[in-house]
Amino acid sequence: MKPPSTLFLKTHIPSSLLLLTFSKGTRNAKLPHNFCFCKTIQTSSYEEVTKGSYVPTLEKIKENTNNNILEKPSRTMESVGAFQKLPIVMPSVDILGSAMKKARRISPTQGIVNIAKREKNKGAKQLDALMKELAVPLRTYVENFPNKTRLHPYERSLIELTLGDGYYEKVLGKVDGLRKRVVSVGKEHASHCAKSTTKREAVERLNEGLKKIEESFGQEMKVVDDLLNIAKTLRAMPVINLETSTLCLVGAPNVGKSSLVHVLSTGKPEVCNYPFTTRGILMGHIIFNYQKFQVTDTPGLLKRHDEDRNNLEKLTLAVLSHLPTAILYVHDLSGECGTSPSDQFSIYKEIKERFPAHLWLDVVSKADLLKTSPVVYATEDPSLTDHELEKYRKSGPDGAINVSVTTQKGLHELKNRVHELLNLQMTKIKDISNNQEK
Ligand SMILES: Nc1nc2c(ncn2[C@@H]2O[C@H](COP(=O)(O)OP(=O)(O)O)[C@@H](O)[C@H]2O)c(=O)[nH]1
Ligand SMILES: [Mg+2]
Repeated sequence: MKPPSTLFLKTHIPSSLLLLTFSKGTRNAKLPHNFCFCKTIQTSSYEEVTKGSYVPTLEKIKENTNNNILEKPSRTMESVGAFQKLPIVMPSVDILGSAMKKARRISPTQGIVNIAKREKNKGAKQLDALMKELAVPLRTYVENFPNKTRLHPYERSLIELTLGDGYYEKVLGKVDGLRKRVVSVGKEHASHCAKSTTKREAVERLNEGLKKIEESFGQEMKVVDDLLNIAKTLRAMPVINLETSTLCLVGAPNVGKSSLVHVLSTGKPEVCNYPFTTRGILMGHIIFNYQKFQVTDTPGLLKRHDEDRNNLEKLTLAVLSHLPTAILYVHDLSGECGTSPSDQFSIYKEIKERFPAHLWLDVVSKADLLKTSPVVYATEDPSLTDHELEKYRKSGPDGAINVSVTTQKGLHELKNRVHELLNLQMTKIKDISNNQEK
């Protein structure tokens, strides 16, 4: 069973609003009403995903980092797919409207002859019903939205990148606060009404109680809509199957990653939209010997410290940290991509150091543009005569395959090597899964 595709409505939202709404570190991010970000990309069936479990290999991650994206992967059996199981949240006005209607329909207990007693019985029952009709859905939401700490670390990172740190918990806390307030006001007025001595008093206390409960809900009911928007946003996130090998293309911006995803994919790759970026990220499949693998783009990495990295770079690091990916690292030494070879070399070394356990393949892209003498950017220090860098400028890392999407050079070899890599990655995933079962 696939969850229903949601309609991609991004074109209705000005891009400035998107950026404003989801910019880095946004707290209290308000998601516009009826806001669907993208066609849900299903890279696998829902069952496959929820069954899937993957415990990331323990990378030798720098202990002293306090960046939560690089936290040590946990050893517990978490799986992705939690966002697809989030409860459907009703708009607050609908909850209120329906609760008022249902409460008003409640009749007094049969057989009460005394008019005053009948009226106060009806009043207390209606107030109690209104309170419950409002509180029960709120409790269901609070209980069924997963605790962030129990989520797969990849999904946890997505929540933080999308909503800003703490927003998810804050909204859930407010919804629970609203529930408590409604219960307390409801109980107070139901009990007050039950103590009426005349019919008129009972009617007045009922009306006052209904008003007060409605007011107490109405004052804060916006948080329910905030929760509704959170659920919509998270449900629309791309889903990755953890039981299948995923090839992840990494490198600086414009080095040719997306072009290679197109070349490597069997069929047309889908565009995945993460809510914190308007840039689509490609995800495709590679079918080899009747086996289906995933291939995905990542947003480009720049040479800078983690503190300065934007959400797109953080997404790349979250994918590498938490998902069972093999890396196809793309180097552009042609001088065309906007990141100098020496900066690309620094980023490359950093990522290689950070993810030493990942299966890895290097490609030098745009081979058709490569000149005989290596490119040195004007901004670079030409006296920088690091031997390793010199070598990198000429031919990239040892063992890198030279490819060109334009002339097709090297693509045949690349595909063969990618298949080998994905098979190895599959063995790794199975080994991890077998070890967990022991
Ligand atoms: N000449 C040449 N241009 C390429 C090649 N591969 C990609 N490009 C171009 O490089 C630019 C960036 O490519 P893209 O795949 O979007 O890079 P990404 O940002 O790393 O995903 C685009 O204009 C591509 O057309 C190639 O093999 N040869
Ligand atoms: Mg791209």
